[in-house]
Amino acid sequence: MNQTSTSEIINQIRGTKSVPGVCIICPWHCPTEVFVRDNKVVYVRGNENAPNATTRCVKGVSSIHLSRDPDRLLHPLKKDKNGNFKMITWDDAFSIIAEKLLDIKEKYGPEAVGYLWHLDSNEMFSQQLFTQLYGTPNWSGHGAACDQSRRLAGLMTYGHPLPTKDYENSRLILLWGEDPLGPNQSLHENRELVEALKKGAKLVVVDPYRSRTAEKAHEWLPINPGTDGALALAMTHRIIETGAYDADFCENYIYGFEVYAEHIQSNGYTPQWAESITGIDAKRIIAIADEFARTKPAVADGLKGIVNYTNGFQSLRAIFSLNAITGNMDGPGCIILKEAGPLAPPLMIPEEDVAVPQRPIISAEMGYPLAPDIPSQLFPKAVLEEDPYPLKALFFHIVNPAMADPNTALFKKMMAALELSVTIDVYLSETAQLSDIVLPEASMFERAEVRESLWSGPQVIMAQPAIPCLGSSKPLYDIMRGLGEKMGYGKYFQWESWEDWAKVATAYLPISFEELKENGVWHGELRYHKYLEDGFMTSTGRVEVYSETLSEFGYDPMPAYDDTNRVKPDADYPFQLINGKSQYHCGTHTQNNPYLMAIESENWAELNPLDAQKLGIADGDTIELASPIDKVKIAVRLKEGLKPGIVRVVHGHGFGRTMGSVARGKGTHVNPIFDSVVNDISGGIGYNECKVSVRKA
Ligand SMILES: Nc1nc2c(c(=O)[nH]1)N[C@H]1C(S)=C(S)[C@@H](COP(=O)(O)OP(=O)(O)OC[C@H]3O[C@@H](n4cnc5c(=O)[nH]c(N)nc54)[C@H](O)[C@@H]3O)O[C@H]1N2
Ligand SMILES: Nc1nc2c(c(=O)[nH]1)N[C@H]1C(S)=C(S)[C@@H](COP(=O)(O)OP(=O)(O)OC[C@H]3O[C@@H](n4cnc5c(=O)[nH]c(N)nc54)[C@H](O)[C@@H]3O)O[C@H]1N2
Ligand code: SF4
Ligand SMILES: [Mo]
Repeated sequence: MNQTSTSEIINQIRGTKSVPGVCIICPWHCPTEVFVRDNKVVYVRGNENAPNATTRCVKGVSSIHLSRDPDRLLHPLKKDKNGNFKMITWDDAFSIIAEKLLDIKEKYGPEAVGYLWHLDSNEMFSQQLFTQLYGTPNWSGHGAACDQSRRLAGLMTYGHPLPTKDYENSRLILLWGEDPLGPNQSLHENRELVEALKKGAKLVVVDPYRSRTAEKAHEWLPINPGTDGALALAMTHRIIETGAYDADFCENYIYGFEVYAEHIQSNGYTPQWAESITGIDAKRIIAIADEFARTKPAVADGLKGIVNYTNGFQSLRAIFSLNAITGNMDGPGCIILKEAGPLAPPLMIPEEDVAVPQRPIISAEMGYPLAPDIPSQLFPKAVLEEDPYPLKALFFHIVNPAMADPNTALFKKMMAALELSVTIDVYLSETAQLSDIVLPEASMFERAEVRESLWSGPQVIMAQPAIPCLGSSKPLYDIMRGLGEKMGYGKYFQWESWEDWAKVATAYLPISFEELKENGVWHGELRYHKYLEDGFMTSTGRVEVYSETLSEFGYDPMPAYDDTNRVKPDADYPFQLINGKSQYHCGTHTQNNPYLMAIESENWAELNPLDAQKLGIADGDTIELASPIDKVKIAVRLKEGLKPGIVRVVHGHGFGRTMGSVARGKGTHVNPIFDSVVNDISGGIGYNECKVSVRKA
């Protein structure tokens, strides 16, 4: 049976038509096929033409509820003087916002407006409107809450912000603080990981918690929280000391190898040194270092379990450097420096019309010149103290920092002080509830999207509207057009239908528009060892274990062990609070989904049974977690595979959701107890640096 025929058979059986789509429930953005009957979404699965093939995860398949959720936001809303939302027309909404934006620009300059977003490729329209036309430099993704330290480590080490992994061809996979066989399931990567395991690859997981991935691993290294940098450096010490590194790669493709080797030796980063810091036996560190150096190809990578610490940036630099010194770079079975598809901006704005920002991006003036995204934790300082300059208006699109960011009290205070706050969402989210104006966006089933994916090779997805927009909701491109027109930029937003701008965006792809529309996805060749021709995109053209850029900005140019994590448990707050993700939810936007809530209706905290016994706590009890800034009550689960002295929470549930009848009142909003600690270099949020006391509630 060929690929198209399975679709056709499903269509015939179910009387549906299938429309290529994309799933944005989690950041993996799987290309999908959306099956529609009578303008209703009846089924979603992975796109047959993509590497994830027809698979989908539980969140993806349940996502059809979004297309028919009676709690969806359907009309623009504006808060009145008494703080109650009233429906307004789109025309009024655009006029009010545009007028305020022009007023702010005149009084304070365009940089007084910030725009925060996550996940949506249509953000190209807001980028062009806000940065190129209106002229603010403060348009940013929400990366600081997510993978910011990894992105900067990728840039500073490999010259690439988003290294991926070629699991399938790997023989040794070393994962630090990431859980792909648990919550973080990318459909294509998971398939490849499972294939690698079937072919006999060895999987080693470093995590203070026996995660689902750790359960499936050949080896689990239960490490002390925040100490992964010490483990990576000690492995490096062993590999250099025994001469097991790839001398040819180090000599020809690494910048600063000699000085790095000297730095590792002179700082005494030995396995014995790391043993007391990491809690991992020196013999085990030696064994894993030897195995990593000898097994080819191998891959080492880390995610939230590393970047959630303020030393995470340098820890990841040390992990990334391990791949390089063993020659495991951009080849089959290695870290891959992904190539992007040749997408163009959808709006054609002549160079002479492009605004020149008057001031640098706010993060640069706040002392984070290398931060890939603005650390959203810095916004309150700018709004409340006008430091380094006033910030008067904030836009939020597909983000919910009232839930997702630490220190909820500070966030609320900031919202109250803004002259204008606008949230564009599909629900009346907790951030929307704190905003002046709320704009309803059409969901991923109702709009077009042209985007790059996270597959290791170049891949462009063209998602298309499968059903009409619910209520009067609009896709972001139409929202930006409406706003742009009122701000006097109407001439750049000329299209009859989404196909017109999509043709502009995809003009450089090597297939025709019609073919792309039919398939919903295009992928190019996954090229290996691109550095042989192109070098690395760093300032020296090599992998930089010694970074001249970091040095120039006054940071440590080489990965060093940084034991200055700000928050450590003490007598008053004896537990370290760390985070994991929910298998059945993503962030804060799946909690109104009845299918997912039927599986997992609330979040929880986990505790080692030995700790629980001492505190008189039993499985299923409600406990109180108190940090220096706030306290919350949450259900507890006992878990033997969690190092004593640690509490691990799953974030996502439990705040307002006035329009979310399924979500309302379920679970615990945990972020009030996390304070705003950020990495000094990347500006990434250190969610795992929190100390708490625990008692039975
Ligand atoms: N189902 C589901 N999937 C998701 C998401 C979701 O919410 N739900 N979120 C998506 C997003 S936004 C992201 S960024 C990714 C995140 O993907 P992952 O990073 O894979 O997600 P986590 O489950 O947070 O895994 C982090 C792991 O780090 C461990 N950890 C904590 N402290 C340390 C430490 O000091 N050292 C080490 N080595 N490990 C530590 C935790 O115990 C946890 O198991 O997942 C994405 N996929
Ligand atoms: N304590 C703790 N906090 C964390 C984490 C953690 O592990 N622990 N994880 C962090 C991580 S990795 C991340 S990435 C962030 C995520 O945090 P955010 O980037 O803020 O994402 P979400 O919290 O999922 O909120 C997404 C919002 O988008 C809305 N939405 C969904 N689909 C659409 C759409 O199509 N259009 C529009 N306009 N809106 C839509 C949802 O209703 C929701 O309000 O959270 C971070 N916060
Ligand atoms: S892995 Fe993420 S993007 Fe893919 S189907 Fe599941 S929720 Fe959607
Ligand atoms: Mo994330």
